[in-house]
Amino acid sequence: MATQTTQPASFDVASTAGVDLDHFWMPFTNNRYFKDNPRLLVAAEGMYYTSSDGRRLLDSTSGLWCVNAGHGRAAIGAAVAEAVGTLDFAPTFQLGHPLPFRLASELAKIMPAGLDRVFFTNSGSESADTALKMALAYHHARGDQTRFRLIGRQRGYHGTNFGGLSVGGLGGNRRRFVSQVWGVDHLSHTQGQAVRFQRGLQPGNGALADELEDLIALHGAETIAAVIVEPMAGSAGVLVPPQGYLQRLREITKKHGILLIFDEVITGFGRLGAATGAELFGVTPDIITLAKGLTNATVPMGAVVASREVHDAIVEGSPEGIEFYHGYTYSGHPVAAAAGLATLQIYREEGLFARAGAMAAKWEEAVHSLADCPHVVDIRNLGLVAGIELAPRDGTPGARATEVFQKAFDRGLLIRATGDIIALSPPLIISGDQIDEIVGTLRTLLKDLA
Ligand code: PXG
Ligand code: PLP
Repeated sequence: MATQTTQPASFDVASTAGVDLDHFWMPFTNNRYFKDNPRLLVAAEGMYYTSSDGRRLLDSTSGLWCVNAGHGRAAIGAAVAEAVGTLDFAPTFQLGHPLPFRLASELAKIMPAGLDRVFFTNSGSESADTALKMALAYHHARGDQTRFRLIGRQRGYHGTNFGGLSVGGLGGNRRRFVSQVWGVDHLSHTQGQAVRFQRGLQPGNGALADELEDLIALHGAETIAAVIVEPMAGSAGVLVPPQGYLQRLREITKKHGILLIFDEVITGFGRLGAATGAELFGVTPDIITLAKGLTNATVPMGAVVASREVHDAIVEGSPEGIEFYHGYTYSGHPVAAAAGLATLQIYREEGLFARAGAMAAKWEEAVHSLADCPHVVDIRNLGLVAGIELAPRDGTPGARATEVFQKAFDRGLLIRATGDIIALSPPLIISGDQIDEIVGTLRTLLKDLA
């Protein structure tokens, strides 16, 4: 039996007194290592975290690609407090409340024209699975019931639920889980071997996307429901597509009646200097998935935005009754929706998407200045994102970037290491001096790295 403890009056967020590390099984973490070498963050404001040992850390990763407007935004906190105090929870199954309707309308305003029907989830993983099910339901409602195949891409990341895992293309995430969605296939990833230190988009003419024609020839278009890709692959270590690639995917999917899903969980909300990757690239998919920056990560929330056509086919094309047998207890949660409304207002009032676009040239210049540092084998960038790829140490892949992560932390810089790639994605409020600080710290660390 658990020992009886007295609940503190406040949860003392910033104190580590009495914290026992045993019980929390941490996600995507080397638990054994962490629990021997814990690093705890206890507060955050603006561009900075504070660690439990009092260190100030410049956040060059927006938490996990999600705190796009910077930390501790008072307006979001106030909206959350108002929602908690007024309507802590209300069901959205067969009932409603105003907030998710309002948030859906606001969201529709910044999505590409024609995408204006919004389904709410609680995370990017749920958004990916929801989008895939929507694609299947769309074809089913139109009587196209042989279209069951889902096409993803190697090195793609669409979260960790079974649908997203199946279309995802990161081997480490998949291999231990044998039972996956059946009939899935994958396009090649977009990182050309010969392309190094490319600024922005890779050169190209879209021909890489013609591979989809090969998969169509193999499986038959009449069996394929949807293609899902990230406009720019984030988790795999920042893979920037070649010019013309997404346009070509759009042409081929349209020609064959296949839905195109853009997973914009990372690329949404200004990360690339526009509201969406779709807007940046001028390519409109049928469905967009969102999460992370939707609430500035203050409260978990995701969304799937469907075209009017996808929505109407399902909603008008289904028999009387529930049209889409799908949803989550917390779809459109009032507290999350309040956070989302306040967040969109900040993005709009501060012009943060345009700000990110305006800072992108300085960012590109700064990160590419690391090209001559030891161990650096490639640097890629788009919007306010960069991937700095290091040569792996013999026999211990990932060790070099992990060491940079640890040493950066000790020097007051939070970065993200994925394999041997350092991924940077700072809040969109970052200043020029802070960009210089990130790059300066990395340069110092790389110079002395074994
Ligand atoms: N799709 C994409 C494109 C993502 O990047 C998800 C779906 C899943 O979202 P949730 O909210 O279920 O985690 C993601 C998430 C990293 C990193 O360091 C990336 C993500 C999450 C955590 C870490 O690359 N992406
Ligand atoms: N498992 C059980 C036993 C449930 O009753 C429910 C929801 O009612 C779920 C899972 C799904 O939870 P959620 O709606 O939060 O995704």
